[in-house]
Amino acid sequence: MFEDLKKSFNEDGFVVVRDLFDSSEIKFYREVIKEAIKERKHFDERVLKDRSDYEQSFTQCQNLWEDYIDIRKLTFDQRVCKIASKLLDTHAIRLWHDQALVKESGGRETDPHHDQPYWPIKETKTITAWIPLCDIDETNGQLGFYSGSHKIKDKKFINIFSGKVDENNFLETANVSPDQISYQAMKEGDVSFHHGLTFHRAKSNISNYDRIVHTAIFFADGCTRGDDKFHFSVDRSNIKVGEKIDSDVTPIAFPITTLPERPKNGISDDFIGYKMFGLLPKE
Ligand SMILES: O=C(O)CCC(=O)C(=O)O
Repeated sequence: MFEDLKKSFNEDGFVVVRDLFDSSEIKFYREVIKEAIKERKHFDERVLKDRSDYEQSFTQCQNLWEDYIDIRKLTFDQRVCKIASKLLDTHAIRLWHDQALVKESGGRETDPHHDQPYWPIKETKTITAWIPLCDIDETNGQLGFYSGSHKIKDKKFINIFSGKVDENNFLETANVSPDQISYQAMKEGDVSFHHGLTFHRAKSNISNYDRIVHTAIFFADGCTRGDDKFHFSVDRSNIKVGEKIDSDVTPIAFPITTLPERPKNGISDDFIGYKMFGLLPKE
């Protein structure tokens, strides 16, 4: 099984694994995530149209595993983590962070981008597991990947934080063609995995329901900090450029026999805005 998956992943930069969870598990995790988001987003009273372009693509809550033991079970689910580790062709992986990405009914598309430039990780052994907690089709925020785009050299950073991405500019900058995109219909229980260098995007949600997705980002154990761009996953534990990324904020995710403990380092009150808006844990 792993050899076929690895072949597709190496070729395309993504793979969808079917029926990894059964529907009772998905139903359980959907409710847990919904409750967690409600709690985290308690102070954020903005309606969709008052949010930034970036935030109109999805509501984002990171490091949920720290606050909620049931979400920790999902983030560190060994079926998912084992596949991620095999796809990266490494003996052990660490969690970079997890996050719920809820594209609300009416939410706009997720602009095209690749993930690696957002992270100060030198090596490119990174992967995201995208775990939908509802069926996904072309009406509710379907994810699409530019097949093979992880192999393109010298990719430029496409910053989706700073507003809508111009389509023509993206195609030129990314050096991809529109017909390279492969949108994935997914059922509850399916999980997609994409490489940190693969360009991807998601359609808007024109359905009447929120698209609830949990994701977990992993990297090969042994990766080092590549630059001094700020990131909670390394700065909370004071990891310097060149050092191995190894702390309780980014614990081993596979192989493990027990769930990791909550990190000892909290998030300082300098980041009160992030905490208030529910992006990060409060403690
Ligand atoms: O869920 C989405 O809309 C986008 C997901 C994404 O960009 C990611 O998981 O890297």
